[in-house]
Amino acid sequence: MLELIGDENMKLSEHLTDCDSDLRKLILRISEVTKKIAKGFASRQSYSDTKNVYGEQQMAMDKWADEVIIKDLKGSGIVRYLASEEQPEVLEFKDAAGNLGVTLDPLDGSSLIDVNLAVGTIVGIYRGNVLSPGNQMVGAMYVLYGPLTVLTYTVKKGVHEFVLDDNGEFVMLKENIRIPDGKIYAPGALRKEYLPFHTKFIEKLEADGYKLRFSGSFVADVHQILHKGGVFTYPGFTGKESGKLRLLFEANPMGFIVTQAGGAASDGRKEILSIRPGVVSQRTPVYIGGKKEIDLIQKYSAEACNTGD
Ligand code: FDP
Repeated sequence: MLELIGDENMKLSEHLTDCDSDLRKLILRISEVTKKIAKGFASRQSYSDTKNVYGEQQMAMDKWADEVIIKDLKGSGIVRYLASEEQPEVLEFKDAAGNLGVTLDPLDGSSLIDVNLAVGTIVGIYRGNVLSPGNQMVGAMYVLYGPLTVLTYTVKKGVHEFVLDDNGEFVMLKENIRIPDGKIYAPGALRKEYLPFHTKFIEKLEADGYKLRFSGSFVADVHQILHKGGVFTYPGFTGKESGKLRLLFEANPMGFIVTQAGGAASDGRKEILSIRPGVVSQRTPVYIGGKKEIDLIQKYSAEACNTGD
């Protein structure tokens, strides 16, 4: 049973009254379009660029979600720049009256769609250029499609969570989420390819009794850490020191949300949100979680730097 903390009758639209009108409009539009995506799983789950019985090409769920969201945001008139993980370049909608910049991971964790594990849509929101450090974000949100569809957002006034109810309405689940102290670690990458300071970090967590919980869906794994505490990590590793995850689409928005909830986000050496991206597809090692865990990895990596390890 999910614990309701906050006014369970409050709708997302009512909660967004104390924020700039373009941000409100954007978050509400994304909430509407993700309802469509949540419904799309039943009919599209197994599609992966195959032909249907009529010989028509069927799009994979992640590509379909990308198309649906881009089409909607293009029509919104408030979004000028849109960078999507599924697109090679930043899109510019020159007719837009507004100037919002959006980063979009339409369906994070998409390799888990066919086994029905939780996946999600991740959005970062900027004023103007999206090729900016994450600390320039004015808001961020994600929608997690699990047994329930939940939407978490921040516009730098706390982190709030809503659940899609039986009437098709996002209603409040939890207001002002703060990351608790917790003992969960979600470690990505292959252990045999860990860098020495990362191995030391993981071994310390294990010695301290942290429990391993890694689903393979970044958005779901960070969602769990936000609620239960601990740390998510997808580190740099031997042969790929920049790691796997994308700075713009994954690390920044989720790092921003967890930071707004009292946690922290690091590439192992410095705050993720301070990194100025060079290219849209930039990758970064990722550590997101409680301040205590993030301080620890930064301490170990600084020591490794000093000793040349
Ligand atoms: P996916 O490839 O299924 O889209 O960056 C995408 C991501 O999933 C993350 O959601 C997840 O944390 C990571 O990749 C999982 O990678 P591994 O398969 O290497 O564990």
